[in-house]
Amino acid sequence: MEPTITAFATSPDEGQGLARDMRVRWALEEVGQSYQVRFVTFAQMKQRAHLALQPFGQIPTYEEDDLALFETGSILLHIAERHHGLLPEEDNARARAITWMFAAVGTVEPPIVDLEVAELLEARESWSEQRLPMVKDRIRVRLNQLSARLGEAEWLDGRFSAADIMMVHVLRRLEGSGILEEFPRLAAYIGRAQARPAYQRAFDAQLAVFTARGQS
Ligand code: GTB
Repeated sequence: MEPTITAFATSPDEGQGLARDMRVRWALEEVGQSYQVRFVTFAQMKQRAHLALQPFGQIPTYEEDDLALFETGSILLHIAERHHGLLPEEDNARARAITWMFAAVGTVEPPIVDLEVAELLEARESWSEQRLPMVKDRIRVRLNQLSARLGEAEWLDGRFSAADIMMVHVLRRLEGSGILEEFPRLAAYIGRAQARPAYQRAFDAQLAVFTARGQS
């Protein structure tokens, strides 16, 4: 049976693919698995039916037969385990790719989310202006390290994998901040990923929802 994922009924980013359902859509497109999308409002996300699927009242979720998952890392791992192409077959290479999936959400994403919190929720605080440069510098430290490790390589570890989906989507959250432009290797890495037909199909699919609802 086709899996069903959930996504925002109203896209806060105006269809730019920054919400995390984009990771799941992209992974499904990479492996050629068609899927259904159930759109949920912010109110519905906090109601019992959705909380049964996602205890924190968030999107995305993933339902397939009698399996229901949440957390994009877990969902991508599941997709990659059920299909060929998103994780290497060789055991050690596979373990390294999974390590990079964790690195994306566990090490690179937290300071980036912190910047969003600082800019969106803390902007009116008296200390906000003093804190912001420190938050940005913590991101720069991580991006410097990531850029050094990536070097001239095309992808994080050998062939394109689920780890690149996670990392590229995490990095995209910095769009508009001006920080990505300081790291040309990472900007080029994101550009390579965005040129993939599967990325474009996923992006277009979520943008079409925004456009169809006359939100543009
Ligand atoms: N760790 C979870 C996972 O990886 O699945 C995190 C899921 C999560 O944060 N979901 C967000 C959500 O449902 C949407 S992606 N938030 C609503 C809530 O918590 O009440 C975060 C997001 C939202 C919007 C934009 N945007 O508009 O640019 C970008 C990213």
